[in-house]
Amino acid sequence: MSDLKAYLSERCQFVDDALNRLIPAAATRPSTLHQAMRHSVFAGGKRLRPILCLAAAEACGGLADDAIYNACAVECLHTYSLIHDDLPCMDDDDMRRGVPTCHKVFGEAIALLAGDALQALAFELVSKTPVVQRHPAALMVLELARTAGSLHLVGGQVADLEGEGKKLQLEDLRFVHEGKTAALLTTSVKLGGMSANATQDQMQALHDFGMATGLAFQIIDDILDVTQTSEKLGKSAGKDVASEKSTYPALMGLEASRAEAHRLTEASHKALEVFGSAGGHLRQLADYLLNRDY
Ligand code: GRG
Repeated sequence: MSDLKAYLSERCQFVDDALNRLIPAAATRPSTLHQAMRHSVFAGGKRLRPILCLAAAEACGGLADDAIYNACAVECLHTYSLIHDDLPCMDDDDMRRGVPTCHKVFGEAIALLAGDALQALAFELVSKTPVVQRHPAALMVLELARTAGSLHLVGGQVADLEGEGKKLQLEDLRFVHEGKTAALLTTSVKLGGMSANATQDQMQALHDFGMATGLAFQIIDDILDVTQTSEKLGKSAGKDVASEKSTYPALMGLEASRAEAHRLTEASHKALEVFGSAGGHLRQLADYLLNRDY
């Protein structure tokens, strides 16, 4: 575990340094917009998606320096979705990553635009990944675009909003979780693999790993929402019950939800067999996500 802690902290710093270089400086005109983008990006997220991206590149024999653009891209896209999700017209949240949300500090219009600009920046960053033979830049952009769009991230958010106050079937809840959460985790590892010129078999393994880990991650997130405090989470706890959302704990209870997250993590380990010892960090990350307490 101490090995993993050191790995996470070193990777986090690597990602933060790159984000700092790749996002326009706060003083860049219009300064309010760049301050708002930086406020949310550097508020202290766990950097799970970029770290997964780098670990996937490593599993495929690639270099972190080649994967870093895609790693920063998924973090920018993720941060955009958090900024928009917190807006008054969506979840209406005051705190995120332990600090006031973007719209609380900069107002709704700037927060909306900071999210838009981070989304555009994500695509720009993907296009900067050094060329590899099996995965042209257009296919990397397509990977991110599909995940960001109406069939996954935005579609999952709509299904989530429309599900408030209703008891969803497990299958419908799975659709929400796959769209809102698992799709971007999967794309994070796939973009890592693509930057490392992964083979078709490796891409399939990363896909299976991402979907299983992503769903387990969201189930744990639902559990933490009812078992942890807002201070520990850095965002408002208990929101799912308050907004009458269907969640795994609400539909099947805490114990069965934990068992399902364990089952999915085992499936994610199985998907990694093709990588041998090179998949070690991905395996440790899946365990870390299962056992996290915030
Ligand atoms: C396009 C508006 C819009 C929304 C898309 C992703 C999403 C839908 C909304 C974000 C809010 C949310 C609760 C998403 C579920 C995924 C999730 C658990 C996000 C939190 O991820 P962490 O824990 O956050 O990795 P940090 O702050 O550590 O990066």
